[in-house]
Amino acid sequence: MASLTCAQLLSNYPDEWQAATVHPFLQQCQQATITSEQFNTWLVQDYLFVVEFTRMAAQVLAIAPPAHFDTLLGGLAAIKDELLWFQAKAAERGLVTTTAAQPTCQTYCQFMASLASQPYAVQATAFWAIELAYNQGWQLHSPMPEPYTEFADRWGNVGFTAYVKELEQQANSALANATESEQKSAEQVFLEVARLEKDFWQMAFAAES
Ligand code: MP5
Repeated sequence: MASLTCAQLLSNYPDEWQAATVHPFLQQCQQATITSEQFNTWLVQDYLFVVEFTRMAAQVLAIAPPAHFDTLLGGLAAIKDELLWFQAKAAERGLVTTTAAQPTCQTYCQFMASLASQPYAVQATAFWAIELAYNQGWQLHSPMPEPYTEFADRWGNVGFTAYVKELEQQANSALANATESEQKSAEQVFLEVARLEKDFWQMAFAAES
């Protein structure tokens, strides 16, 4: 059997991936009709998400082949800046980042932690899918008006796209060496990421004003 690739996952599940990357939350940011309650909910919950995504990045690095370190360490360096940026954005809006994670955010964070027991090919596929979801989601709704411009640019910029391409190549090389059952697991985690991304947008969109 030919090995699974990231491109195949995207072409096998177009509807699931579309639901993960096209959402009224992003559309209303682009139209500047999102409410501050909705946007602020996303901002705080996404900060809490990125804290746990940082742990996942460390987890992936811990089992990656040395040839993959450079890209992953670049990603971790970007996350270092991003955590500070999230805190600054929250402070500008007078938001507290020590609030509790909502159930949808908690579920996503638990999923990422659970990947620790998975083989590298599965974790590399999940890591790529999570980064691609934000790269495409924000890019598909770009450009955004102020004050959302910098948010769309953060994940939609060409440098981030190039980083996600490198993650795709690394996931593909891991999948090429994976067993059939590992490839099946990679397919399952891809679908899980798609579902969790859609739910995350919906959680913020549903925030009460
Ligand atoms: C990302 C994110 C991208 N910030 N939030 C969700 C729900 N999915 C993906 O991760 P990063 O570390 O911001 O690039």
